[in-house]
Amino acid sequence: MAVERTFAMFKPGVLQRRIVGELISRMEKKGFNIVAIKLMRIPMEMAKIHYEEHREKSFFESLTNYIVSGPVIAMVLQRENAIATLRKICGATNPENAEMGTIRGDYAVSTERNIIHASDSPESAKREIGLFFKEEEIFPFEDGNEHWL
Ligand code: FUP
Repeated sequence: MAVERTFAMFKPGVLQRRIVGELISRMEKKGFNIVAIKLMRIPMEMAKIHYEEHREKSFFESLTNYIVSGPVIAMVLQRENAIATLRKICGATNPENAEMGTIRGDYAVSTERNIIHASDSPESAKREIGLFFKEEEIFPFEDGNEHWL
């Protein structure tokens, strides 16, 4: 299976809940390598581009208002089959439907505040990584541990 990069983002409020370490730990234990990471506040224009597929939806305004309301942690994560694997770790969009053991199943209560964003396709991953990171902010990962995973 091919090594892929995906985009992940801890949404506003995750910092305040003090669960950043736990969430990153889940990803690292599942073999994801962090190749880029930053704490940032998303400008409204960028939020609208990020969620442009939802522009016509009734929840678009509250979604974009929420996502700019506090700092987020944006990441590029790398491993084999990264996009589908991260989606599996995150669980269903609506935390009520997310399996226990997934991030949303274990930590989230409502769809609007579902903790984490993860790219849903190779096209989205490429677009979202390009939106949030410059090429020079992404670092190659040298993995001495690869043999043991
Ligand atoms: P996901 O790919 O799992 O993040 O889900 P979507 O792209 O369908 O939705 C993006 C975000 O919009 C969700 F994370 C939360 C928000 N949303 C709502 O607020 N209400 C809805 O009915 C659906 C999604």
